[in-house]
Amino acid sequence: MTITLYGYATSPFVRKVACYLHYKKLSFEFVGVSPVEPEKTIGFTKGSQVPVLKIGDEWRLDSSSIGLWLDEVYPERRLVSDNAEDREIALAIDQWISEQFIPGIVFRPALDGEMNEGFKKRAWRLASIVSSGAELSETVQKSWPDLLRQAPFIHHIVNQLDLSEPLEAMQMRLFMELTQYLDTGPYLGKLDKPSLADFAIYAQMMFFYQVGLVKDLPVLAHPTVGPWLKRVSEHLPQNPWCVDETFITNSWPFG
Ligand SMILES: N[C@@H](CCC(=O)N[C@@H](CS)C(=O)NCC(=O)O)C(=O)O
Repeated sequence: MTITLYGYATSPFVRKVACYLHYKKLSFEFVGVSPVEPEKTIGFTKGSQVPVLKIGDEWRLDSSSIGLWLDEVYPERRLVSDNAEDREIALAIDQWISEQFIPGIVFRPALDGEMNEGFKKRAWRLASIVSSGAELSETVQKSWPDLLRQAPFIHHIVNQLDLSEPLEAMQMRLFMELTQYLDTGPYLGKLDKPSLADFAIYAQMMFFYQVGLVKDLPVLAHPTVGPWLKRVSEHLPQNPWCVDETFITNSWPFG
C-alpha cells in the first residue's frame, strides 16, 4: 500500500511522524503542504492541520494517533509496546511532550522575546525549508517572522502553558523533567526499546541542530541525554527530516 506523509518539515509533529516511518522501515512519499494554501494538497481533509498520513485510501490526523494507527497496520517495530505497563508509561510521556515539551521548547520562543535579527534569520530559514516542499512566494517568505508571530495555531498551543513561568525557567524545568523521564535509560520511561516519545523529542533537538537553526548541541555533553540521543539516532537515517541534504549544514555529531 502506498504511504504518503503530507506536511511541512518545520512542523514538530510532521517530523515525529517521519521518524516513526523511518523507524518502522516503511518507504513513503512526502508531499510538501503550503501553510498558506493547504487546500491544494490536503483539501481532502477539509482542514489545514498537518501532519496527515495516508495509507492506501485511508488517512488520519494527529501525530500520536498516527503512531498508534501505524502500529495497528504495521505491528513490527512497535512505537508503543503491547505490554500494558510499558504502553501506559510511553503514552504518558508522549502526552507530556505534546502538552508541555513541544509547546514550551519549540513554540513559545516563536512568540516571546524581541523581533531581532537573530529571530528574523531563523524565521526566514524556516520559510525557505517550507518553500522547498511547497513553494512560497518571496513576499510570503519575507513576512515569515511576522506570520509566525501571528499564527493562530501557535497562539492556541502556547496559551495552554502556564505563561506566568518565565520562558527560561520553563525551558530549564522541561529539560530537567526530560532527564527524570530518561533516568538511566536506555529509552524514555526506562523502557528497553524506543517508543513514539523518544522520536518526538529527538525530532526537535536534532532537527534544529542539523539544519543550522542552532549553532551547536550542548545537550550532547549531558551524561545521560547525550548518549540517549546517539542511541535513538541509530534507529534512523541521518536525515529523516523530509528536507533536501543541502539544508543539513551542521556536521553529524556522533563520530
Ligand atoms: N495534535 C496535533 C497538532 C498538529 C499541529 O498543531 N500542526 C500544526 C503545524 S505544527 C498545524 O497544522 N497548524 C496549522 C493548522 O492547524 O491549521 C498533532 O500531534 O499532529
